[in-house]
Amino acid sequence: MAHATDVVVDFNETKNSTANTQLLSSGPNGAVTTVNIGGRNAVQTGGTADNEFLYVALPKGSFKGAAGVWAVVEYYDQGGVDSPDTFQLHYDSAGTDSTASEAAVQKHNTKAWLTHVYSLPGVDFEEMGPGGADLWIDDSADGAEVIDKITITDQDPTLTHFPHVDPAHPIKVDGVISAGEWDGAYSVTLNKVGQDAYGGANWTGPDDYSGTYYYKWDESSLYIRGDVTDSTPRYNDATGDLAWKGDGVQIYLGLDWSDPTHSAYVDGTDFNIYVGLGDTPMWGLESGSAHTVVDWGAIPVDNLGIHNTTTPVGYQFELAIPWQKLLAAENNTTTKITAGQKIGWFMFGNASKTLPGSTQEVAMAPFSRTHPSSTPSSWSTTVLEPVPAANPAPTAGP
Ligand SMILES: [Ca+2]
Ligand SMILES: [Ca+2]
Ligand SMILES: [Ca+2]
Repeated sequence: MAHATDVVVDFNETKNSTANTQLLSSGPNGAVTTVNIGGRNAVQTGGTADNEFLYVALPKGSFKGAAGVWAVVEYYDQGGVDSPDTFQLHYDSAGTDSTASEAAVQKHNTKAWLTHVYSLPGVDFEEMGPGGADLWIDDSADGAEVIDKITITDQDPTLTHFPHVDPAHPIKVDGVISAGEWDGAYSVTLNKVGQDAYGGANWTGPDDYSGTYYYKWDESSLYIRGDVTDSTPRYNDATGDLAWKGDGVQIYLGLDWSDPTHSAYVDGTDFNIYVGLGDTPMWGLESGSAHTVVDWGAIPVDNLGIHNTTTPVGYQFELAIPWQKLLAAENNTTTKITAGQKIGWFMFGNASKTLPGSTQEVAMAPFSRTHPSSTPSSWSTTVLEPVPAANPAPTAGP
């Protein structure tokens, strides 16, 4: 893998900033102040229309020709109590003021330092933004932003690795976790308000909903295990074409990741899989540039094993999504799934406490990246790892 190129603007430890990066406090409506908050030195925008920007200039020509560029913004989550408080990122794209393809970040006043990752399609840092900026934060004139660090990189900061199924311990999709079956799987736990696309508007804590999800793959399928805590388990009475409206998961997959910055679904390879885990589990698919939605109906037993749990209250499942089922839905006969390739991946853990008429009241995601349903560039670059090396054969005893 090519070595990452990073450019850092660090307001906390300014000595860590990359040479020739610069805060442009003389840019239009961009007179930031310095503050120390939450244990860090930072800069703060004005929060009003006459002073809402933080401008940064980078080494000229940074990232020219890069296949993908991302920005990681570290911000203090303060504000948004009485009315929405948001910010957005802009950048120079060959003299055009481009807005990051993801939505404005909404704050939730958790008084914690958080990070948000933006994909920056079409970056051309030639200092042609306002005041000579390459990159600038817009506090939306709805409350100030406090920023302590911005990292720009040509490697996806949310790079993820899915291990191959171990041939010595194949996955049997039966809802029973057998020895070795899930060892070494990629896993992610969803249990924090900052992970909820609804900002915790309906979420009361990890006992209400939380989950750890495990991933492995092989040449036939993507395998997902969920260990889910849910005080109202398996509330989902939606049909497959609406199965995201209730307890379950949504899995986003981009099976051609040659351009990780593409911001609209590509025909044939971009998918949003709805998995409803109600009493009768249902699934459906949204795919292609037209976002065509199909109802796949009840999930076959070969593809799902699920049972309710009591300690904690919730449910546990194993799910297999066959690659060919996705590709066939798009009449795609050419895309291959092979070890070592990169795909795009994102997910939501969905939760409902309403039944009948289940709905999506909580939607937690592994990474702070917004609008995955419309914007593949917000999905995470994910490597399908090769088959694990076999354990050495035991040597014969004396
Ligand atoms: Ca703001
Ligand atoms: Ca199993
Ligand atoms: Ca529920």
